[in-house]
Amino acid sequence: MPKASVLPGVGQPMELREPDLEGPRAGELKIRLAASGVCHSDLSVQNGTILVPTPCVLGHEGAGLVTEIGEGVEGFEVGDHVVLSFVPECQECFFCQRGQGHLCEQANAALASGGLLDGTTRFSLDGAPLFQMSACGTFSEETVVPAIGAVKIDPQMPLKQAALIGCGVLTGVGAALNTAQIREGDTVAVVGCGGVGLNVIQGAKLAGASRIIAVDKIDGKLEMAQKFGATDTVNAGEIDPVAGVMDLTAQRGADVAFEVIGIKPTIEQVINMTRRGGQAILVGVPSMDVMLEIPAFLGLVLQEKTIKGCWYGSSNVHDDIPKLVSLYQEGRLMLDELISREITNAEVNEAFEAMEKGEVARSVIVYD
Ligand code: PAD
Ligand code: ZN
Repeated sequence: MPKASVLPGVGQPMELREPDLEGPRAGELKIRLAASGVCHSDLSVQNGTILVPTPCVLGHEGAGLVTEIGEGVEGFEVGDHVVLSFVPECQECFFCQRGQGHLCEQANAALASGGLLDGTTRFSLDGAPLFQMSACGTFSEETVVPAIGAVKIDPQMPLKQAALIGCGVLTGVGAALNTAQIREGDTVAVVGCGGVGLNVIQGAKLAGASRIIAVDKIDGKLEMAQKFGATDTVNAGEIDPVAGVMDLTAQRGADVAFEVIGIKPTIEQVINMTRRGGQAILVGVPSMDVMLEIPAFLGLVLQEKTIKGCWYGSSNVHDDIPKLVSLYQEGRLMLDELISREITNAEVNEAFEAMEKGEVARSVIVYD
């Protein structure tokens, strides 16, 4: 029985439990986790911003080893090192066939159900189903996942760093490279410099952006942003961030602006700091009741702005995860610097608190 950090219900603290874990069914893999990042989306499930059935094993940013292989699974061996994808990508459906694996039809059902591809979970607690976030559940020493949600990586890659690729890095770097397709020389603004935003910044740098304006309300985050490639900073606690970005761009606005927090005021700021003809990319996950109202002519038609959602960095996990591993190994992707704290999965409540206070880029659970 693995030790797992369980969310008993919305608004409740996480509890360390020892649930039962069934073996992998057909098409599934059992994984022994080596590490899991703690992402704001986990906190958003706990506080009810993101709706997932409870009780639930949270965690969706993990890496580990394959320990058991379900019937019919090809291409994996016991001992393989994998990064888990919170969007299992089947490579066969309408979206996967069109290079949009992040919108995979099979994944949607799993995300909403709190289970695996057939909607059922492999965890149980006192005989009752215990759900697993995003077909993952990486706040547990062990889990069972769909094989299409595991991506084999080079065994030389350290698993602690690899875990971060599973959500924050893939989403952030992917937002810059895939969703926005930043062009060389672009001026980019990034609002929210946490675990995901810092990766948008390093993605923008990789894409060749000439100016990267980091916006956050915490000085420590802005300092970190500079290490990841920001050329300018705006403290949103001190000045109006839209005016700040306008002043830095000859009052034109950014070619591409990213919202990486998930709240209405900053989404509106990002749309307003995007130049005519530019792109506003919405990465942060807002609560379901957030609605946007935009003047259709003056705000969109005349401005010719693109407002684009970003799901999982528009990534094809089967190609992009190994690419990010290579970038790290070549010294072109910063992962070590994202790990602010190493914790156990008994300390997720403290990690949530540290995240809310803006003390960390990422807390990372390291398993024995
Ligand atoms: P985080 O808590 O590490 O970072 C958020 C940052 O925003 C912090 O640095 C805060 O200081 C800063 N911030 C908060 N409020 C303001 C404000 N009003 N003005 C300026 N800065 C502010 O979170 P994270 O980076 O882990 O996640 C960010 C969002 O991205 C969150 O909504 C998460 O759910 C979402 C996400 N989306 C996807 C996707 O596929 N779209 C994937 C992963 C995470
Ligand atoms: Zn995440």
